[in-house]
Amino acid sequence: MKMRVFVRRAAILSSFAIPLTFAVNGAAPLAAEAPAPSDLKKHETAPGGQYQPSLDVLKDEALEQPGAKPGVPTLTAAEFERANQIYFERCAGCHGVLRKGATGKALTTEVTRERGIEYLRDFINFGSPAGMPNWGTSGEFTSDDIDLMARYLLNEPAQPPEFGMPKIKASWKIFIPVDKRPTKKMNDIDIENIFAVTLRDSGEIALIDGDSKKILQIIKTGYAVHISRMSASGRYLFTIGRDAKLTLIDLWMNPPAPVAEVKVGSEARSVETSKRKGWEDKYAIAGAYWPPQFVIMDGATLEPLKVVSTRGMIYDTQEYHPEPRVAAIVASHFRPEFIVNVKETGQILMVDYEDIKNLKVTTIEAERFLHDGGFDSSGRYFLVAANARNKVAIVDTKEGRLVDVIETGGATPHPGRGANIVHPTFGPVWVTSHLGDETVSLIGTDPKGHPKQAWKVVQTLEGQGGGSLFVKTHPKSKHLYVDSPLNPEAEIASSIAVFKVADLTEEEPEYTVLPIGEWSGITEGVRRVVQGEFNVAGDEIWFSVWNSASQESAIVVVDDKTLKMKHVIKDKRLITPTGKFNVYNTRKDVY
Ligand code: DHE
Repeated sequence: MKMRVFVRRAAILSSFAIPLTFAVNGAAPLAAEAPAPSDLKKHETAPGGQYQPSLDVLKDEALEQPGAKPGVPTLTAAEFERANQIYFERCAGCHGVLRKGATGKALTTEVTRERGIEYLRDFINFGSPAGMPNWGTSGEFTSDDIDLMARYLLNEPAQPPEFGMPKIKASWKIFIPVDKRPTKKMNDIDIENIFAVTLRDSGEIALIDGDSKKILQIIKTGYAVHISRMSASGRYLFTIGRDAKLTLIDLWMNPPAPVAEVKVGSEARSVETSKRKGWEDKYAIAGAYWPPQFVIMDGATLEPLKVVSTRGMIYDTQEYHPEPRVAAIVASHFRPEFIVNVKETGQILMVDYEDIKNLKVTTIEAERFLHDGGFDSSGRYFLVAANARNKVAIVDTKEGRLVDVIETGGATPHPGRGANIVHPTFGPVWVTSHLGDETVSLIGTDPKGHPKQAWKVVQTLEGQGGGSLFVKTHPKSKHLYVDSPLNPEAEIASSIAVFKVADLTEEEPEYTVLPIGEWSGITEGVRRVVQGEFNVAGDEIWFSVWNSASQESAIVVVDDKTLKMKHVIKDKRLITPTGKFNVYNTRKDVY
């Protein structure tokens, strides 16, 4: 084991095949000035490329094929289906479902027909210096695929169906009505210390007892299940799948079981529940990628109450965006509000749930490409990454206003919910790592006690390398944990860097490397180690060892004091474990 070594590495997130849906795609494919063919041929997919979603579920939608147009190559039904699949899996994350542009440029037919088929083929084949991946020369697409996609782009885009209230209502199911549910906890599980574990590729979650480390239950949820969040009381667990299916699980039942479900769209990533005092457990909210909308529901039944579109103007250019996806949602502790982050328009919506009929929404201009974020240690300030802009936006959830938008000092910040440590010099800071390089940025969050440092990057650390997704700590811990599951080097992807908070006064703080993948005892696969999550006591941290669905995966539990392996959870039912959500820490926003 390598202990307390300081490793200095260059940014090394480059093109690599990763399991599942992390498309490390490029942006800006059709620049106004077309690069010379010689430039295109020189291109290799750039390191630190953009991090963009693949629209897993839309690829399976039966879409109506736009009519033929004279002079435009037609596609057979089978070709159209295949092209849709490729487009939604590989291209839509950057160029948008409707091809109107997101982090990538627009691919509407005015643009593509003017460029012509040869140009499109070259672009797809060689990529561009601006960041478009070289799908052909990298071996990802065959020459037939390239030809197909060039012809597809000359045709009008296929529009996936809308998903308004009638469809949402039709999908709503109550398995156990409220009056048939227990009035007190019926099991003897310490529910505060349950971990809800995403089993991504099996479309299930595992409920694991934090004390015994035994799997209590496996519960079927949405397709490619994504995250879980807790109701304020700690009774209800909400799990959202990429297919936008939201499952409500009652942890008081014996055994805990789903009591309701609803689909809030066709593609989704986020869910949250009301947390303001007096409003605990009252409402749930889920945000969709397609259609671009959020849905407010009854917290105990998931009855859909209101659906709100996020289509609208980009915050700065004030141009219309037809598909701004809903990214992270958090619930304010200070006001009866949800904080909804709209990716492509860069607007943060403070949605006041006091009066759903007369819904008041405060729209905050922040930055484009909002993705994930969390609260500072006081729970008052919310920090969210505008990832493709290398920035973090800070919102004061007490006063309902933007505090600032700052550069993080690294490429593509990806905090998860971030980590709050008390820095020996700068006081309370919130931490994010980066997808595009090894930078770990510490941002001051204490405007009263440390006004000079507030909302500034007070220190940057060098972690193991790019490909980091999540950082984690706990108020009782003296450590900061940084993962790097998408790093192309297997050794880095399968290990964790741990900084000692007390050492942050040093000029170049060292970190300890925990070889979690090796500790798991698994010998196959890349063993991507992802997302640390503390137990309720704050004395151990759990990491997923995430292999592909046909390989063995595990969860490794580390003793926070000694940084030694404490336990390995292995079970053939643990298929692609990724996110883990400890009930207490999730409901109280402890991270
Ligand atoms: Fe996530 C959070 C979107 C891929 C694991 N992910 C989030 C959030 C968003 C998001 C918007 C914030 C939700 C919130 O707080 O309300 N994730 C996306 C994508 O668009 C993306 C890039 C690609 C996709 O097509 O889905 C994507 N995410 C992944 C993964 O591949 C991960 C690593 C494994 C998996 O299970 O899918 C993954 N995302 C997570 C996790 C969180 C998350 C574990 C919650 C972290 C936390 O601590 O709160």
